[in-house]
Parts: sequence; structure tokens; C-alpha cells
Amino acid sequence: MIPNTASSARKWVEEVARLTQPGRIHWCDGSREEYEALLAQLVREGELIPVNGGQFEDCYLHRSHPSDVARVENLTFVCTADREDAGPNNNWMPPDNAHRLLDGLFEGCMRDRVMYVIPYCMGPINSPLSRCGIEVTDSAYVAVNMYLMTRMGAQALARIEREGEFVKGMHSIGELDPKRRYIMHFPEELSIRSYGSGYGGNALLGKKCHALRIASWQARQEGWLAEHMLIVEIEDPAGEKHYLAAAFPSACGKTNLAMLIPPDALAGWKVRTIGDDIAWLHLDGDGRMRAINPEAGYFGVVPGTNRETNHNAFEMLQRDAIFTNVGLTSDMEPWWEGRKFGIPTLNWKGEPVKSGEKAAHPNSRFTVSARCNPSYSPMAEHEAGVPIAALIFGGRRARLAPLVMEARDWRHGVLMGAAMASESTAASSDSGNGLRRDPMAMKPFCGYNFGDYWKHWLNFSGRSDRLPGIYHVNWFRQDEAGKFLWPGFGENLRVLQWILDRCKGRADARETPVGNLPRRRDLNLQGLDIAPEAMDGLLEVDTEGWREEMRSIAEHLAQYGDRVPSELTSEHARVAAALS
Ligand code: OXD
Ligand code: MN
Repeated sequence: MIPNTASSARKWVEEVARLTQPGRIHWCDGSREEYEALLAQLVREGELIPVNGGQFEDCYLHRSHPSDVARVENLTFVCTADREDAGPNNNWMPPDNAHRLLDGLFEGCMRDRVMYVIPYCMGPINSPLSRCGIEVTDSAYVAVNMYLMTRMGAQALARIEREGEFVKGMHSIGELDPKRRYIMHFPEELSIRSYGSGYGGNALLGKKCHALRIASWQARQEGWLAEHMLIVEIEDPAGEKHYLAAAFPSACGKTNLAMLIPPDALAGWKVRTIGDDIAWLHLDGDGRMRAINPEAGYFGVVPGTNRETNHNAFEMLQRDAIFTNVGLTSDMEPWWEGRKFGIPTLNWKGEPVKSGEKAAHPNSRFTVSARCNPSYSPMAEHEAGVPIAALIFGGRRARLAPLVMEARDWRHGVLMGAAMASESTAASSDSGNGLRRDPMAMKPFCGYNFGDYWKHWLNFSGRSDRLPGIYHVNWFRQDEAGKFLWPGFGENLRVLQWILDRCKGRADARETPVGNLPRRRDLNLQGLDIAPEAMDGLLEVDTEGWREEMRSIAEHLAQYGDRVPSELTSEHARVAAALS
């Protein structure tokens, strides 16, 4: 499958090989045979452990280096010529310095190693909305994960050869030394260099690095959006299909919402998954927003997954899955907190479990092809993408944010997205009150200045009068005693039903300064056992609390200085005035 010498792909790969000096180069063809051969090799090398073949068919466990278990935001850089273009939302390094530093690390780093060349396509292979890349890596674990997560191999290479343009991604696990670890993006060159980590978000370059950071930059130039959003298909009892895209910060239940199981009381509704993490949104010729999921698999958080919380995910983990950093039972079954049955004997590091310690790493993951999902929608392969009825933003907020609110128009919706916040652990908190502002859930992933990004969002309203409605949801409101007010999971469909009815002009709402909210009677609460006071709490607007919130949002926007579009500041002023 090696392309001819005139090909731009071949030339670039040869250039990389001159720098990294691999012992051997393997061009991945993306076949099942190749995948299985790589799995067998990883098992021989001790990088993968086959798990119980009775319960778990063709499933494997990988244990990463204990210092390499998550994305590293502090070591992730966007290297634009002008620092202001990367913005305060990104770490920045001048491109020349970054290249010098990375060239030094990559020089000779693949001696005695195999260099895998992975041509991949993000999005359906023949869709005009898809974009391609090539990742070179010295990790066979990365290659098998890319096989599950992307459309990789011969067909992607053929498209790259046709188009001539592709995102160039260089990855080496290096020495897995946290002091020699960098995830660098060069949006102006459409290139990525990642060194020193084998963890998914840092090493599977098609995902966060390409499909969000680099793609968000490309999208701005080309007039579309690359977003940290799930895409879900909802079929109503009349058989009509609707599509929603929703952005939530990491670990706020995107995978669960994308695979929601309707509660018994909502018989006749069906929910299918298009994507669980990333959406590329384009306007079509009629001004409708259409979405594709650039990925072909899921890299999901394992802990908490069981038959009740996410039946579909639980089912799809039984075959052809790669687990990373979960524990093991004495029967060699993968085990994680919240699995609900079985007893772990080994923890994620492979040591005997001590009492009181967690067996799985809290960020342990599964990698699985989207086609293994019982709720997979074939529309995920639709080349034109699916038409989006509404965009939803959300966060984890114990107080203030109501169960659901609707933006009065696009501009108000962009403000809602820009102001998004979620409660965070102390480790990732960047604001004194325990809240982390995470605009559009893109804080770790927007490849350019947030001020310019908001301007790009706002510009859509001048391009179409058929844009989706924008909504904000919060499944995590608590009462004074810390008890969740809303049951969440499948019952969230009731909120989605209101959103879809609003989009069709079929549901009512009350106008408030912060947005349009349903009254209790506007929601379908049939068959739901919830106290009226809990519903009142979920749908209240605490004016004083919101005034304080608007002050905090103003401070957050001000960090972006004169790159903040004036439409956004005036929208903020409008809401603040309505509250006083
Ligand atoms: C992810 C993340 O892995 O958002 O999807 O961290
Ligand atoms: Mn994510």
C-alpha cells in the first residue's frame, strides 16, 4: 500500500523517517487481518492482556504508565505565529521554538522501533464534509485504537492522494517521561506533534488534536464549526426523526445521553447514537445546519457504566473492546467502580487491590467501534450529515442553572454557550467558587482565541435564518441536603421532548430574563414520580443569584479583551439590565 514517490504523503513520511530513524516502517492498510495481527503482537509484548474469553469476546486490557493516564492541559500548546491568535485559552509557544524543541525530542526516537503510518479519514469516507490526516506513531496500541476510532487505511490514503492535503500528525511515546511530554498544535501548518504520552486524548491524534483543535481552526477559515458535541437521533412515536447536538464538559454524561434508553412511560420513542463526543457542523445550501460525527468509535469513561446507567454501552463492552486502566477479577474479567457485580482482585496497575482503594483508574477508558453500539444509527454514515433541530449546552451545576432554558435567539444562545460553567474538582478549578467556565465545553479544545471563536459563532446568524434553536440544560441541580432534584438518565428524554416541541412551535414556555423556561405543565411528566416542590426548584429563576452570575460572566469575558465581539458584550448587558 506504499504510495509512489511523487505522492505528498510519501514525501512527508520519508521526511519524518529521516528525523525519527525508525527500524522499520509499516503503512497501515486498515484491514481486520492487520488489526488482529497487531493485537497478537501487543499480547506477545505484554502491552495487551486478553480478558476472559467466555464473558468478553476479543476484549483486551492495556495498562498505561501510571504517570500517563489523562490529557495534560498544561503540556498542550497551540503554536501560532501571533500569540493573540492562540488566545488566553491556550498555552502558546512561538512555532520556531516549538519545532526546535520537538525536533530535538523526535530526532532518532524511533531507532529500534516500528513506525506505523496511519492514514485516516475523519467522517464518512466519501463525505465532502470529512477531512483526512496521517498519524505516524511508534505505538502499536495507538494503531489498534485508531483502527477502532477512525476510518483508517487504504481508503483514507486514496482520498489523501486525490486531495493532496492532509493534517500531519507525528506521535512518539518517547520515554513516557512527564518532563519530556508535549502535545503541540501548529494550526497554520495543519500539523500536530505529540511526544511522551500514550494516553488516548494525547496520542490518538485524530480525536482531540485533529477533530477539535486543528479542525476548529480550519472550520473558522472555511465557515463551519468543529464542536465538542454528541449527536443523537430521536424518533418520536409518529416515526419522525429529529437530531440534536449537545456540548457538555468532559465526564458530564455525553456518552450516556447519546445512548439514552427511553423510560417505560415514554413508550414509542426511540433514541439512536450518531456520535458521543465530536460534531462537525456545516450549513447546507438551504441554510440548515447539518452534522457529521468525524469519529467511528468511542473512547469512553468506564467507571459508573452498568446495565442501568448505560445499557447500550454496557452491552457493547462485551466484545471487541480495548479497556485501558481498569481492574481485573480473579476470572480475568475487567472490573471498574460502578460495574455493580464481581470482585476486583487486581487494580489498574496490576497490583493486588488494597481495601478502600479504587480498582479502576477514575479515568479508565474503553475503546470500541461505533458499530458495536446496539443503538448505533446508520445515519452516522450519511455523507451529507444529519439536520440539527437544536443545539444544547450543559454543565454540572448544583445551584442556579435551571433544568432547561431556551435562548431567545442565536445571539443569546452564543452568550449561553460562552458563559457555560461546570463544577470541577479542585485540580481543574480555575475560579475561586469551584466553578470552571468551559465555553461551549471547548476550553481544552478550541485551537484559537475564544474571542475570535465567539465572533465566528455569531456570524452564523447573518448566513441563515434556519439556524437551530439553542438550549441550556442542567441535570445536576441539588437540594440543600445535596440530593439530586432530577432523576436524569432516561428521564432526560422528557426535557429533549420539550426542546423538540419548542422547535416545532408545539410547546409553551414562560419568558424570563435568562431565557424561556417551561412551566411544570409544559413538560411531559406523565408516569414520573417527582415532587412538585422538586420541579419548582428545577424551574426557578433566582434573580439575585443570576445578577451575581452575570457579574462573574462579565469578568470571564473580559479576559479576552478586545477580541470579545461587541455583539456578545451588548447581549450580556441586555440580560444584565433585564435582571435589574
Ligand atoms: C474525552 C474528553 O476524552 O473530553 O472525550 O476528555
Ligand atoms: Mn470529550
